[in-house]
Amino acid sequence: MIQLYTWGTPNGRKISIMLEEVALPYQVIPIDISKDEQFSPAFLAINPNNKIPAIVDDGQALFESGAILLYLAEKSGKLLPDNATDKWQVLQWLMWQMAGQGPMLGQAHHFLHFNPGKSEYAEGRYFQETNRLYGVLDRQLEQHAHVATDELSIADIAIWPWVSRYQFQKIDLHKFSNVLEWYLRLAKRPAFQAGYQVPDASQEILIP
Ligand SMILES: N[C@@H](CCC(=O)N[C@@H](CS)C(=O)NCC(=O)O)C(=O)O
Repeated sequence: MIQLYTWGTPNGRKISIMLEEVALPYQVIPIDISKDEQFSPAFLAINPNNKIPAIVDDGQALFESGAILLYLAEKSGKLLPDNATDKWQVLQWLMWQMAGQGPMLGQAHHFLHFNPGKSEYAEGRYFQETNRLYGVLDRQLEQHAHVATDELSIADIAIWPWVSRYQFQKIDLHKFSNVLEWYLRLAKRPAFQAGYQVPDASQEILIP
């Protein structure tokens, strides 16, 4: 069975939502990053980059949420299209999430939510970039039912948990109507609801 090392954060939830969507059995091993458990020697043996999420499947350890999503898509044969055109759309938006949306919104969380007042420049910079990224996503979702194509894919699963922290980012989702509609639609999926409650049910999906 797959072992999932995780905590209740956007990157962690990508993997629990994915595992729920593709219905692969998994065991949850909580790594409490507020207690620095990600630095324990046992966890470093699995992820030398000391961050959640990570998985171990059949003795093979894997870290980086994008790589794990690709691994699980390949293993399950789900949520990554076979045809080249759609597959590359999905990979393009997955890379957009991993290289842009996740890191930039992470900085917005750091400066706007956890450390307000420490740097006016950083707050302005990351709020502006966060708004820009929401605009990009909104325009894309004007054309498709899901982010990369009309079908649900690992791109949606990578992006959605970060949108679910819109309050940390001081984002009014009502200003991005296509993102809001997509966010609420996916929030109703049983797999998203179950995956959100991993490793525990201490946080609910916010509804604006
Ligand atoms: N690029 C990594 C980022 C992982 C990441 O930033 N994880 C955060 C939680 S969302 C973490 O473990 N932080 C603990 C730390 O930085 O010490 C991925 O996508 O897996």
